[in-house]
This record gives sequence, structure tokens and C-alpha cells, in this order.
Amino acid sequence: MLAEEQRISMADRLRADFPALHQSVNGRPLVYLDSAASAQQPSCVIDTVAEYARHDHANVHRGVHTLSHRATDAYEGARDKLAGFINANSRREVVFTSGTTEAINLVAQSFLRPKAGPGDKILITHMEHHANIVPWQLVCEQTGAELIVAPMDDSGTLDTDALYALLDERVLLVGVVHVSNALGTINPVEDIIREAHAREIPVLVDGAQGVPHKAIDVQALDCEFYAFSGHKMFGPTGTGVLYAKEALLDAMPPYQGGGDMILEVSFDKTVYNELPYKFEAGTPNISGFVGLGAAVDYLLGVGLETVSELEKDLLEYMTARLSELDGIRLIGTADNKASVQSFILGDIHSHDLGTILDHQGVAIRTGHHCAMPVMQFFDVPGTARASLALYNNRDDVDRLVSALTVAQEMFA
Ligand code: C6P
Repeated sequence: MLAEEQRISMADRLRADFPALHQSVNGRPLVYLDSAASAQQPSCVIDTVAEYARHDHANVHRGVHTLSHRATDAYEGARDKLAGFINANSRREVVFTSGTTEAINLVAQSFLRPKAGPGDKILITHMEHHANIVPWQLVCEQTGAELIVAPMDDSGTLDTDALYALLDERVLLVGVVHVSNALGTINPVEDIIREAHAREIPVLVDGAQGVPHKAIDVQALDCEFYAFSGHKMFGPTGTGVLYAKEALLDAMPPYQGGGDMILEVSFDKTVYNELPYKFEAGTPNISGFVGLGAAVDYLLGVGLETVSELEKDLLEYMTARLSELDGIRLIGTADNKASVQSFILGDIHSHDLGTILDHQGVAIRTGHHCAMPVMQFFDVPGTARASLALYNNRDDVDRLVSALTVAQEMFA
């Protein structure tokens, strides 16, 4: 446990690693509170990508020449780092995708669609991001299966008893978000996985907002699938991971066809490549994954325990400071939360609020956060959302609160 002074100096040290934070926006020093949408990148990630482009760039798995070997080593080295980062049993279980969205679509089309039919069910929760709703709706349209939804309460806490009551022999898969991007709720995925497994139901965890904030051990979780995005964990955009248990990946058909996912092709028959390449058709985002490997090194260097502790402390501070504002309605007040606070301020439309804050150099996200069912539940068109990362500090929160006060005065 870090003392308060240590926490403050640690956050300031980490902040120095992120060049984008050291600029003025609209004449004011930038306060970046939109890391749940996309986190900033530390110098080590930016430099690794630049070095790769300067010296090592070539296509992977294809060439006999030196640069292709170097590119392949860097790219596959990143896979080893990611496998270690989530404690996968094997690098074959780490499929590179363009992000969480593609990872979930892969599972929907390759794992679920061939099994699903009328009368089957896919169980998700009311707090899912569209990326963990729409791919299942597509499967339902394609197969006649039904999407069912576990409820949450007014604090944004999942009703796990209701979820367990929905688990029956027709449920083919449970899809659950680890940390809600709109509410910040941390779901008890360990319990959900245990209960689902007791009924032999596989579980996909949407870890887009989990991975940047807490240590993930997929073997301890024992989930069948865990999906996450590189750009929310300080890596480049266009990178992501589908972790899946090897036996499942072995049995699943390819998601896309093309180069690299084959061993042999003739017009009569194609033999697919071994794992994980069977699921990686075409030239991948090589430099992006090389950068993601550097992001893993960075996060491990800081330590996920430290990250969780810094953010927990700052979230408490932010929630307390926001609560001081007249007419504020906090959306998402579950006991177990991470990194995100959504809110509505009086009658001010969230987009107006976002614009007024931007004029003061404060970046937040506004709108439905790709979680429209959450907005429907709270009967709001959208919210303002401030999201934290390891580089934020109390000054950022104070600047947020004073910018909100300015907005209130403008609308008074
Ligand atoms: N949430 C946010 O501002 P992609 O776009 O594939 O990298 O991630 C999709 C996704 C899936 N699940 C959760 C829980 C997410 O938060 C996101 C992305 C961003 O909240 C952009 S909408």
C-alpha cells in the first residue's frame, strides 16, 4: 500500500512518460480524461514503433531476408509478451485481432454461429458495450437463436442472482463485460464463470476496460474467451487480442480466409495453418503489435497492482469532488468500480458540456459511449464521462471540477 505522498510522486513520474499530455489545448494545459476511449501512449511505445519503421520493417512469416526475420521476431515477440501478460497457457491461445470488436465477432461467427439454432440462447448483461451485443444479434438473425439479458440495478450493479437464474441448458454462451465502459462497474466475473461452468456453459469476457486497470490471469479466471484492445492499454490503435482456450480454437473453423492462415492451398482443398495463425488472415498490423509489446513492458514495469491502487484512490477523489457540484447526477455508483465516472450536470446537454470543457483544455467523452441500452436504462440520451488512467492526478480532477463550475455559470 503506497502512502499518499508516494502516490502523488508516482503519478507525476508516470505522467512524464506520456508526451501528448505535455501540451496546451485551447490555450490551457491539457487535462486528458478520456482514456477509456483511447489511452495516450508512453514514449517507449512511440519510440519502439518508430525504430521498427526505421530499421526493421518488412512483411512477417514470409521472407528469407534479414528484415523479414527481424520483423517476424519483433511481431512474434509481442505475442509472447501478451501471452505472459494475461498468463495464457500457450502462445497458441493468443490470436491477434484489430481490437475487442473483431475478437468478439470472431467468437460469434466461428464458435457460436455453427452451434446455434432456434431455441438456443445467448446470455449477456444490461451493461454491455455494443461490441458485446451486436455480434450476438447477428448470430441470432442468422440462426434463430435468442439474445437474453441479465438485469442491473439503479447503481449499475449487475444482478448476479438474476443472471444465474437465466442459466439453463439452452444457453450456449455467457458474454459479460469485465469493467463497464459507461458505468465503471467491475463485474464479479470469477463467480459468473464458476456458475456458468457448473452448467457447462462457456463464458466470453469483454476485457476492453479490464486489462488496462488490473492484472488479468486467464488461467485463474478459467474463462473460455477474453477479448481486449491495445489502444486502451497504452498501445497503438488497430491492435487487440482474442484469448481462447486452445481446444476451442482447434475445433473452430477459420474466421477469414487468405494468406498466412494456410499451410497448403490447391483448388481442391486448403489445409489451414496451426494456431494461432489459422485466425490471422492477411498481413497483420505488424508495427502496431510491436508497439503493443512495448506497452506490455511498460505496464509490467509500473506494475498492475500499483496502477489499480493509484486509480482507485483517484476515482474516490474524483467521485467526492464531483458530488460537491449542485445538480449533479452520478450515473454508475456500484460499490466495486474502476476508472470511470459518468454524470449529468443539471439540464446541460452532455455535448455542450464536452465542448465547454474542451475550450478549457479538459478532454472528456460525451454521448452514449456505445452503450445505448445503459442510457435507456437510466432514461438519459447520454452522459458526460471522465475516465482515468495511471497518468492522471488530483490536479486533473480539480481542473475538471472548476471547468464544470464554469459551465454551470454559463447556463445559470
Ligand atoms: N469503448 C469507449 O469510449 P474497440 O473499439 O474494438 O477497441 O473496443 C470496443 C469496446 C468493447 N468493449 C468495451 C467495454 C469498450 O469500452 C469498448 C470501447 C470505447 O468506451 C469506445 S466506444
